[in-house]
Amino acid sequence: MSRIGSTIARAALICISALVASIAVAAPANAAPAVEACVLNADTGAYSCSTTEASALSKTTAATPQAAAVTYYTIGRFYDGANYTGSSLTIVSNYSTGCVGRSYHNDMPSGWNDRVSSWHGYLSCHFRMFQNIGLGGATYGPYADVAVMSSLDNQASSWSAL
Ligand SMILES: [Ca+2]
Repeated sequence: MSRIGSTIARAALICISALVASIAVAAPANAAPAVEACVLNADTGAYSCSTTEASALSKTTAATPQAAAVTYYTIGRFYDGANYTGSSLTIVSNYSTGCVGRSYHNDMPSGWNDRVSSWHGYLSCHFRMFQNIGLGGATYGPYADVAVMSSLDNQASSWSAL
């Protein structure tokens, strides 16, 4: 092999090595984050997360002796992503009437501070987001459904439903 050919070959090898190294470093960062399903019982404060909503719900009710006899009603579902995507936080109630004649409020549970980006409300529930815990600071809502938050996106620390 000529001296020039050898130099080119060595340069190519260095480039390939650098490329392989950059792929190896980039791979973990490109891996999709795990999507989690969390459930918060607005009446009891029980909260749990799992890979599926059904599994999270069963974990929140496991400590309740009469769990098998109790039916839970979904009053809202918050999402990490806009347009109802990504990890979810489902709010359940013990009452089939949801927000008819009843209101709820709570601080965001562990892992959900400054995270909500969209939500659906059910059973007549309209949700309002608050910038601070304890229903403090700036507010957004109440709205039944929000696909894209025009303010307080990734900033809500507590919520109310009415
Ligand atoms: Ca978010």
